[in-house]
Amino acid sequence: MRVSPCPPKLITDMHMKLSIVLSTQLTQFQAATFSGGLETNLAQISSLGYQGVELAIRDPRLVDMDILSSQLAKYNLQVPAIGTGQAWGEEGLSFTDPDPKVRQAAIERIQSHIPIAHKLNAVIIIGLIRGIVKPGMDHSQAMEWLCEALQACSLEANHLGVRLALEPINRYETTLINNIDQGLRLIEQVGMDNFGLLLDTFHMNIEEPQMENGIRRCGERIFHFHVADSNRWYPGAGHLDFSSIIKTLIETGYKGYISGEFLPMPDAGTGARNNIIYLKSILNQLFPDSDS
Ligand code: LER
Ligand code: MN
Repeated sequence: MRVSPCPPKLITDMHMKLSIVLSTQLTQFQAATFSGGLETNLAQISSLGYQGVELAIRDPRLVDMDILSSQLAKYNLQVPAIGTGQAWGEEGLSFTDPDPKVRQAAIERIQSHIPIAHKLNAVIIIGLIRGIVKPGMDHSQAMEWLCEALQACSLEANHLGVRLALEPINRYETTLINNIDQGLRLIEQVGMDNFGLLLDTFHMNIEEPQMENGIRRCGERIFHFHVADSNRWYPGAGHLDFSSIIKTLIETGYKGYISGEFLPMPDAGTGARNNIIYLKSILNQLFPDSDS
């Protein structure tokens, strides 16, 4: 660890709130720090001092909103964002599948998240449901389908004031939108104010020539932020400079959550505890006069 740990304290006037990913179902996605066991996990996340929980939901029909809302209230947790990638990982839904029925089902799935996102005041994440372009497929055709799908979803979401955030994802997971420059060009093509980016330090470390420059270029289009260290363990377990990354993020005016999305290593609880201790110590060092 680069910064020595100190006991967690509440972050208030820095507006920098911490959340962590919880998949509402068991999942094949390895970097969902917590998964399954909804109430037990919400209780643990809350007791560790998190103010938010980012929910990974494959299909909103599988979630009982009444139960979820009452448990979120019981553990005093906000939901800054909803992850949707399992619809690709576990069902193969994709905005860029050659089969029009699959593309339409992917659009409808994202649209079905809008009422929940509205109720929870959460951003809808567009991760791997954008799809990948396999060798031999036409990349520009895929980009056209991607843009059309994002316009359809952003338009529908806009009626309820819901925002969508596409995540640039590293080249080993997809061939569509790997970095911030590609993401910013896509934002221009989509042309909707409620469409922005989710930046993830794990992917940026692979794809950005200089992470802080990328964060600055993205500026007010950063709608959500994932943290994991270089090895995709909790921040502090690898070699990323989180002090500089978080300082740069705050300088853009970002007021959202810093959301932990890392491998449950050595186990979810230990990773989540180390993450919050480490990030709060960084915030305390960056802003010693704040109430953080
Ligand atoms: C999801 O937020 C993510 O970062 C991707 O690695 C999903 O595969
Ligand atoms: Mn991510």
